[in-house]
Amino acid sequence: MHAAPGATGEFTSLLNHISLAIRIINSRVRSAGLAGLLGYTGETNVQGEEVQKLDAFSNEVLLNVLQRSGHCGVIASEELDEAIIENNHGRYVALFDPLDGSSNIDTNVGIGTIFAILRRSEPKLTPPTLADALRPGREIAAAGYVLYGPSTLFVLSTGQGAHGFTLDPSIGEFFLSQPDIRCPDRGNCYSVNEGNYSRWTPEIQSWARWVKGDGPAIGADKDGEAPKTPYGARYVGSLVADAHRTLMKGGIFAYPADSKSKNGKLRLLYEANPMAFLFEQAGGGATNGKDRILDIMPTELHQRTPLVIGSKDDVAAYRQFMVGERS
Ligand code: P6P
Repeated sequence: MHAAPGATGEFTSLLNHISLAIRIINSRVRSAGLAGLLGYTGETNVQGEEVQKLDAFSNEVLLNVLQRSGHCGVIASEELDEAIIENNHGRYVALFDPLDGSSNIDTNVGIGTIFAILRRSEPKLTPPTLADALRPGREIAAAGYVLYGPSTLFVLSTGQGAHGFTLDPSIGEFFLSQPDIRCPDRGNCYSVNEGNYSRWTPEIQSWARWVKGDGPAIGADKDGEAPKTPYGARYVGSLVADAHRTLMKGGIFAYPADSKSKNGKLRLLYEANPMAFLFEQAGGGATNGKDRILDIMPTELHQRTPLVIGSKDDVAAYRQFMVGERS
């Protein structure tokens, strides 16, 4: 805040409120197995998914903390059918998936919180509307995810690079542990649910064979470098866990469209856009297969998109298959 002359401190205050919500969620996630919070509430959310108790709790925490902050004119969550349009002149829009990967809770697999913050234009002159949220990801002011893994790691960008903060549970505070995260230009891992192979387009199937080193010989890469030996396969099935490994180690994560999920499974506003923003801030790439994720113009709050994120060379190679430059 001190680096931004004329700053009001509202942005910093909003991020501090998010940090508070995350620490409350973290404490409950860590004790969920003991506190009887595992298992289903029995309700289903707008995605048609069973809502687990931790989902509901995490959503409530983020909602309450953000509403009390007074900084948000619009608040939208994967767990809410409709966006909350506040009767205020809040400068910001908060979009979040409160607990992504929740189907993995019962098996103790890493889960996460994902969010994006947008600035409203003319907040003092105009009332908040849904249109404030339906903005392309390139307008994001801040984005982050929290991985509740062996440690609780908060990866955040406010447009000045991507930085990792690790929670010290003994004092309940985050400390900068990974400044200036850089996604390697190329990796050696691919991360995709190959159980969907039969539903993919021929182009995606060709890419999948190439990345595994089988299928027709492709020859050297356009820049003369032959594809590396087959990539290793890593797939957790929890976006934050798969994305974080890819961000740190390089390689590629893909959730393509298929014959069952015609627009892919992941949500544009509060999953794909924050991840795309963070990967680009770390020197990586993010596409839906053809277009830059951050340039997609949203039309609906919960719209889905194919998502391919990772090392810029690996994402570029994937795109070459999609646009017919490779086969
Ligand atoms: P699939 C978890 O349910 C999630 O929303 C993401 O966290 C994850 O990347 C994806 O779905 C996994 O989906 O179809 O491979 O199980």
